[in-house]
Amino acid sequence: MSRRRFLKNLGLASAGLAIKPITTAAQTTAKSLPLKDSPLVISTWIHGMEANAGAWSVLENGGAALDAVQKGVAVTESDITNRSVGLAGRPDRDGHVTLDACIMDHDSRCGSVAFLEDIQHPIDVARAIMDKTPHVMLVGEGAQKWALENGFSKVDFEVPIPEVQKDYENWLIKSEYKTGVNVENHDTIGMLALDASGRMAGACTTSGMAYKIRGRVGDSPIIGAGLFIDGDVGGATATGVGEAMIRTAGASAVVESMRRGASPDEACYDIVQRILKKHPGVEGMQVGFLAMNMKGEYGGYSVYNGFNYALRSNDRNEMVDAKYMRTWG
Ligand code: SD4
Repeated sequence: MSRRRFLKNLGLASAGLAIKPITTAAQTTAKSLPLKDSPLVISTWIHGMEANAGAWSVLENGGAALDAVQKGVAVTESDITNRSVGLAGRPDRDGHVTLDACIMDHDSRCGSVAFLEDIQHPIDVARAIMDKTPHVMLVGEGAQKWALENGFSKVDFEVPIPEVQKDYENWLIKSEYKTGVNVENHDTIGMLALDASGRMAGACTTSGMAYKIRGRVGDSPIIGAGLFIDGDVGGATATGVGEAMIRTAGASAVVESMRRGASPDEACYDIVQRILKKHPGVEGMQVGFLAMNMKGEYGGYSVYNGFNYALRSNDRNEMVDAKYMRTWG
């Protein structure tokens, strides 16, 4: 760009003319709770109901959104019936369960851990990395070593748990890797919370895509892909095929759309549309986003039907169906 053009654009921007709000999503509507009704927490999928209850126990007592999301998603990490979060998740194709998680607050403080093995609560490790190190992200062996030196311990049960090991052995017979909409492949928990003091935080944790290549890391621990929070704007989190979120910096893109005036629903719709444009011909690739702005407006959008999220506020405790672009099956 020439210097003259740059200066011209700068002039327009400062006159408030260069940056136009995004208004592409005719079929979306913003839902909001009046801020007097905060705190508020939303999280992906049905297991979000229990996770929200964990978060709520912090929020209803005037606690911080950051503590709430950590406590909330840890509930799902402990759930041994959940096959895509925590150590009861499905393994990679070599038979190892590897966990990814991150956490972020309104001040852009964040922590992240990826490719972590044998530690029950990756979200607690992510929070500890944020609180105790000068870094944002630790991975694999180094992350485990640091965690063990900082108060965490390895679980004393066999991973994968026997039920998962059996499924894995069945899977090995054909060894087919599919990234379809099938729920058996993904159900990550992503959570966004606004506390009574108007602070926002988010957390995301997963065992990642079932039967992934050993060493693969998805979007969930990547700040800006699976989770992003900006205290001036709001936050977003994602679920589904993580490669698509990484390619588009998905959660960050949602927050940037909201910064330019889009509602949470519109912002999620925009990124889902962009992802579809960038992945032509990919049948069955499910991706879902949740977003919330600092006013307590929230929304969600997915490629295919079936994505829903749990909402908890002072007077609501329920599942909400996200809007979607395509119908599967
Ligand atoms: C991943 N995004 O590892 C995660 C999987 C997921 O719902 O979200 N499942 O790609």
